[in-house]
Amino acid sequence: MTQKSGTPLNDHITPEQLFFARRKFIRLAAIFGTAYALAACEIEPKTGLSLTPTATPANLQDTLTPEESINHFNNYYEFSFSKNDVADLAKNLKTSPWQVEISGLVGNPMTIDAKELITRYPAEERIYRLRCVEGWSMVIPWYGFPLNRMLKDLDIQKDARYVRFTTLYDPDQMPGQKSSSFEWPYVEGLRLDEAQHDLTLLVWGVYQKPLPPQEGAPLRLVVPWKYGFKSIKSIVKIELVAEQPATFWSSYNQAEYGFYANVNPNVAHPRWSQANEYRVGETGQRPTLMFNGYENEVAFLYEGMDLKENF
Ligand SMILES: Nc1nc2c(c(=O)[nH]1)N[C@H]1C(S)=C(S)[C@@H](COP(=O)(O)O)O[C@H]1N2
Ligand SMILES: [Mo]
Repeated sequence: MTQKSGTPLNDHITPEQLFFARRKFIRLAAIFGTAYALAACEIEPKTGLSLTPTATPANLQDTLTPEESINHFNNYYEFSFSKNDVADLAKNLKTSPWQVEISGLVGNPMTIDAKELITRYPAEERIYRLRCVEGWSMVIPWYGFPLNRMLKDLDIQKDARYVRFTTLYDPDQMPGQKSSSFEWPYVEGLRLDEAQHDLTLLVWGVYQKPLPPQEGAPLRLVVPWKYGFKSIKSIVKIELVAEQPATFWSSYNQAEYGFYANVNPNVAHPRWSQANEYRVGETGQRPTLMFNGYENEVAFLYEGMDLKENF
């Protein structure tokens, strides 16, 4: 893991945009080549957003985590339990063709290649914090589109209340799946209103390039106010379901990893505090922010809920 410090975000973006959707107009064709020219339209900046950036303590400057750190410090148990080995072990993952099944309680189920799916929705760059339940964090420039754009096209049936996501199951390519300590494939879930929140992204790029395999190519979820394990990689299935789905880490240890997994400095993991975090590339610790700093945007989703019970 590299220790060199990142570039101050302030040098790149204006303060009022800090920590929230940096909506940059990008040309997919410039990233992927001519196959993506169809999607190379510029998107209008969104006005009248109901979301406002969360204020952050002035003394805590967020800086972009260096690309090498993002790409060489990975949790991806399908390949390795050791963060530094994932990039090398995942490098030959075949990410094209890649079928994604979108099914369940929808009027318009489909199976679609990931490349085709991502050309359907305008790309945005979003700089988000990622806070792992283990106590480390990064600041990552993702490329993708809000999941809610895709959900709108599915004709969701009214008894659908959750979205369930599944990672590829292929033990020949993913040797970690030969371990019987876990129930494979990796699965995750969100409540439908969480999935529809504008911060919830389907991501296909990082640092202005397509996702490398270790980052969850060709398509992953990113839910920035939740612990990193909710941000499931290399998705092959997205299902609308009625009941709260089982999730990989809750199935492994229900007492330690809940369904909600909202970043919360006030609720300790049974074996360690969540009050502080190590920002990759920095020395020392910094305080962890409620909902990872996205409290103003997402707290309404959990009004009236006991966040200790629903951890
Ligand atoms: N399929 C799959 N998705 C996964 C994981 C995994 O092991 N398998 N690890 C999760 C965890 S614990 C974290 S912190 C993030 C790490 O994402 P990164 O490697 O892009 O930083 O991915 C999440 N998504
Ligand atoms: Mo994590």
